[in-house]
This record gives sequence, C-alpha cells and structure tokens, in this order.
Amino acid sequence: MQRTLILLKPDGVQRRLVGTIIERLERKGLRLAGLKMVQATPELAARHYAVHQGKPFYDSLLQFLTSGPTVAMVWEGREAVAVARALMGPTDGTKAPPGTIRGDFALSVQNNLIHGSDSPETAAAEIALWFRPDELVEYQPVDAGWIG
Ligand code: D4T
Repeated sequence: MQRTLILLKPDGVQRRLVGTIIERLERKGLRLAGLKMVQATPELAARHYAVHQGKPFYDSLLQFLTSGPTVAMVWEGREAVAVARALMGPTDGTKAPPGTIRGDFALSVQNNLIHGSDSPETAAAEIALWFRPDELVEYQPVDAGWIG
C-alpha cells in the first residue's frame, strides 16, 4: 500500500480549512495513518524544501512554512501519491481547476494550502523527516474490501 506525506500548511490552519481538506482525502478512500500539529522550525522547513534552495522564492517559502502551525499527515492507499496530488491540483491556485483543493480555495502560488509528496521515493524521505516510526499506526479499515 502506497504512502504519501500531506502537509496542511500554515495558511490552511489559519483559514480553518483543516477539516474541509481532511474530509476530501477521507471521502476519496485514502486511509489516515498518522496526524500531528507541528510548529516547523527553520531547520525542518529547510530540509523539507531543500530541493528549492537557491530559487528566488526559497526564503519567502521558508518564512511561510515557519509562520504558524502545520498539520502533518500520512495517508495510505492505492496510488496514494498521485491520487493526493490530483485532489490538490496544480501549484498555482489561479490555474488549479475547480473541484481541486487549490482550485476551490487558493489564489496564490506560495499560499497554496497543501503539500503532497511528488513520488513514492520522496514520500518515504518526507515521512521520515516529519514522523517517527512509532507515530504511524497500522490498522485494517473495516471498509477496505469495498474501497480497494
Ligand atoms: P508542494 O511541494 O508544496 O506540494 O508544492 P508543489 O509540488 O505543487 O510545487 P513545487 O514543489 O514546485 O513548489 C514548492 C512550493 O513552493 C512554492 N512556490 C513555488 C512559490 O512560492 N513560488 C514559485 O514560483 C513556485 C514554483 C509553492 C509550493
């Protein structure tokens, strides 16, 4: 079963969209395996966005991710990485289609509410960055046979 790291970034928390966004992931059939609220440190933010170091938006991005609490989650399911990214929509809220999370709730590129890992390999590294193994919970959802 594939796992992905999802972050509800500080704008999502401040705008009280946590429940709305979690509902969309749950409704799709993804299974929640871990969840916590984190005040990201500059070190954590820098490691999470290390791939963007040197880009013009890097400093602002780090400031944004450390500006308030983030809800960090691990979701599981068939093709969880691609499924979550499809639910999120493209990075720029103005280009994200209606029906996607960013399409329905974001106008900004930076303040785009949600992060989702972009590959299973990235997901493994990001989950290890944000969660200890004992913070993830294994269980059998009772509706697994219906959802697949
Ligand atoms: P994340 O990584 O947050 O899920 O976003 P995406 O996968 O959709 O987008 P990304 O990696 O290209 O960008 C990471 C993060 O940087 C912000 N950003 C991006 C920004 O502030 N200005 C920009 O020009 C770009 C390209 C938004 C998301």
